[in-house]
Amino acid sequence: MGHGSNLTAAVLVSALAACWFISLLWAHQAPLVRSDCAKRNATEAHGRLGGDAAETSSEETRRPRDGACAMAPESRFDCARDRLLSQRGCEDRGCCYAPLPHSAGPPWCFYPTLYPGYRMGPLTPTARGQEATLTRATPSHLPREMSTVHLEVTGGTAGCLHLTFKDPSSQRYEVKLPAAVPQGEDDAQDALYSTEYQSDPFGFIVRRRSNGRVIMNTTVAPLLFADQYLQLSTALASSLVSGLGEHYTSLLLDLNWTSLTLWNRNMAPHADANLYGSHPFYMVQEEDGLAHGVFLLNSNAIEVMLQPTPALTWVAIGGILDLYVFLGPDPQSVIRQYLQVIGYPMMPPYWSLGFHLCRWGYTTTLTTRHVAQRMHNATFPLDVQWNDLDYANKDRVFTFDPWRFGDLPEMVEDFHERGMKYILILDPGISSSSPPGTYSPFDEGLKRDVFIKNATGHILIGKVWPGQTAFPDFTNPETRRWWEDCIRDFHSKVPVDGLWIDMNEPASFVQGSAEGCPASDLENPPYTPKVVGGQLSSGTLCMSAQQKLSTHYDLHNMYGLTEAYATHSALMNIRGQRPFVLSRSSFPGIGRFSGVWTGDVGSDWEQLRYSIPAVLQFGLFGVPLVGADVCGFGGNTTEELCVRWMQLGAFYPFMRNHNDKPNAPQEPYVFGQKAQAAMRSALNLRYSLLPFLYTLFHHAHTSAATVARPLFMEFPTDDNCQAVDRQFLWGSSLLISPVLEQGAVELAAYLPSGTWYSLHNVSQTPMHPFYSKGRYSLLPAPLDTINVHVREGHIIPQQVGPALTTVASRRKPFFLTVALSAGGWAWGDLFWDDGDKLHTFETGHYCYVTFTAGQVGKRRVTFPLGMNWALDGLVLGGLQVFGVPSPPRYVLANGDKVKDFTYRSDTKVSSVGLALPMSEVFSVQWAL
Ligand code: MIG
Repeated sequence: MGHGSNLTAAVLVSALAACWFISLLWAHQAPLVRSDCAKRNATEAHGRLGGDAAETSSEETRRPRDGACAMAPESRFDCARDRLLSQRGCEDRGCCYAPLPHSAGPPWCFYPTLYPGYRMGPLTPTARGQEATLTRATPSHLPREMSTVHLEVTGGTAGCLHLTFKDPSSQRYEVKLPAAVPQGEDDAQDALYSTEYQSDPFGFIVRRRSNGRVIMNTTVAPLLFADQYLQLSTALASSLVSGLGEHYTSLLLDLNWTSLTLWNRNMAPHADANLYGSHPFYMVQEEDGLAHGVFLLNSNAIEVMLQPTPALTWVAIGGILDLYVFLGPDPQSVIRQYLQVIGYPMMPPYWSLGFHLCRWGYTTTLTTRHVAQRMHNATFPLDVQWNDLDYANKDRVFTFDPWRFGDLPEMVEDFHERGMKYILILDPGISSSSPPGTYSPFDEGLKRDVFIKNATGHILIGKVWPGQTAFPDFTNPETRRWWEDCIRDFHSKVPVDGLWIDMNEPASFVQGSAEGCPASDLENPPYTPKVVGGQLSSGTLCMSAQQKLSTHYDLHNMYGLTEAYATHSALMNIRGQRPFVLSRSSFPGIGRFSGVWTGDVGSDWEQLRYSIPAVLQFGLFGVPLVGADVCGFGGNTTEELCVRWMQLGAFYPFMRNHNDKPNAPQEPYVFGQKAQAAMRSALNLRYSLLPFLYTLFHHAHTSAATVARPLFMEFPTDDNCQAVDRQFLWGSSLLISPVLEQGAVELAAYLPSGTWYSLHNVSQTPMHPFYSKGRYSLLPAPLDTINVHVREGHIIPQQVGPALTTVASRRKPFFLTVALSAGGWAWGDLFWDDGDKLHTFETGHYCYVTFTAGQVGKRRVTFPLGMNWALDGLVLGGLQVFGVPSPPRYVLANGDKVKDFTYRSDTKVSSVGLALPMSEVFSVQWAL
């Protein structure tokens, strides 16, 4: 049977009164039908709140009505965000002024209820949904305010509502994401939401239909829409809010009068700072296990204010308000609905799930070769060796230093021969000061007009590692072609397997440009969100810089996304294989093209701990391929920290040990034997689990499932899971509980209800399964141990045996860990393909296997025959079954008696040694 065919299910029957079996099935998944959030007509009833409010004269407008200021302090919405106002100034805005003992916390100057604002005209049907015109009679304090705003409402799908607020008279910048996932129609279902409008002042309410819960209520504060100030506040359905990256936060955001700025910035992770990426998306857990999400598609600088009401205020300083509401109703559905808008993540090459080693300061090929050799000698798996800027000739990208890296091409070939891959760094800044004729990326770029211009139309010159640099404008198609040509040319000499795109916020060492920036409202907007450095152009380009699609002011947050897109397609065209790109800067949709790392994390315990929520949040943002620099980038690591980080890092979806130039080395082999053994065991555990991890990526790619998953997504009705971010899951079945504290040799881990079997990677005392009612348990965690538990009812496909690369690990015997449920059943699956080819799922060049285990009664055995080219030559070497109540009397594999099986009555684990071809349906059964 060829790889394009379908298989029916295998059912196993046996004559034994009570036996257990595992059968292997394989079948091709049908491509999912997805629906466009923007396509479906809104069909739900649109109500109206309050009807038309009384006419108000301008003077009345300025004075809050009686009682309109009497709200509780936590329900106040700031009326003076832009500046500190005196009572007089506040009242001039028609706002309430009521000082409190502290200046932090609730605002003193705040909007009265029914603060005059836009008034909504009639809601009329359109081809796609409904529309209305909002007009305001009384101007607010904002300069260049829109007196008219056009509202369009489209119900995308049953679970997704889409509202856009635009200025009807002018052409404002709107983000257009590259065409997302293939679209289908979804009109059969009923909408999960209903909407209501307050017409004067304008506001809207979104409810969850099933229970009437208010998901959004924007009547709590006025809508503001000026050229450089767009504001929308909403009450929140609960205080359990996640998202709004990229920041150094826990999984649940702090709602105690905090603000988060979304403005991509080269900045080592620390609290209260805007970091490398911007993701204007949040998810709210609704306390009864339901969830919803909200996405503001806007690439301008955004500040989000959170307050304990609970409520949230968006302020964007440009663009339009393009708002999506995802109704779930469960957390995983929220993410799928979000990713239907921004795109499902790419399928990474198999090798990229192996271990990566990097540092700044591998100054020669000799050193780099030596590092890889020492890893090999010490039997540490290593799939990918990296080089940082060291390779480049005078720090110029697309060149390599002829003295220190003269044999770079040969080194890469040598790595390839050993089954390894090679990646190097690529900064976007193109040196502009090399003598003409000596550096073709710049000369060619100049000719082809690919660089970002300044306000007067000359090439904007900033400063990065090579000195003066120009910045490619990746919104220009010609730039993408030029970029591909540069990569192709370089690749013909140095056959890199992937590219690491750094400094793409973009970062510059001078503010704005070498010549500064012209004074303008773009450089100094009426309101600047709280950004590191105080000004938008701090550490980056002038806001007035010109790109093909718009000003840098509008496009800044998308620089990394556009570079990732260009780099991804270049690699795809040049190598003809699955691209690997790792980006520092990010924006919604980047997961389709690239993985992300969390930047310059420090080598300390707190950064270790916060790397978990960082990784989990990127999962929510559609970037499953993510990790922090293992052992920390900034500062010297310690042996203990590095061991713990290698253990946790073994469960980052992307695992790379990377270090800053001045620091003490932190490659696994530099540490003592005990530490090395612990790191080796963590790496071997990861490698053994790669078939499982790869399968999770397949589900991310095809159905937007998360890979590294917060507990609340899997156990949404368990309140104890709401805030857990010191532990996480791989998919739905593997619970990772790392040590995050110095000196700790045990940890309190939360085990949700059910039976959890320890997947212990140490051969010491056997770990008994936990029969948890949902409780914290103290788990032993000596230095050589990371706690990993398999959830009952799941089968984990593994490949075992020492392997130093994925080329080797992919040939090892498969091994199934079967964690039986209390009822004696379990399920698992495996996605397998060549690991490197493009679009294997889309073209059917893969194999999908499901494993089931269960108790069978008296029936006959029938097998569908199956061969599977992708699994040819691979064997199932054995399985371990957790939760076998008593020793099996005998075990049969495909009907033949198996000699090689053991049973431990203390742990109730049965192990079976096998040698069955993976490419055929098999069954294993045993009698108790
Ligand atoms: O200004 O290329 O985050 O991983 O080693 C520093 C040198 C530039 C920042 C990256 C880091 C990388 C470093 N880069």
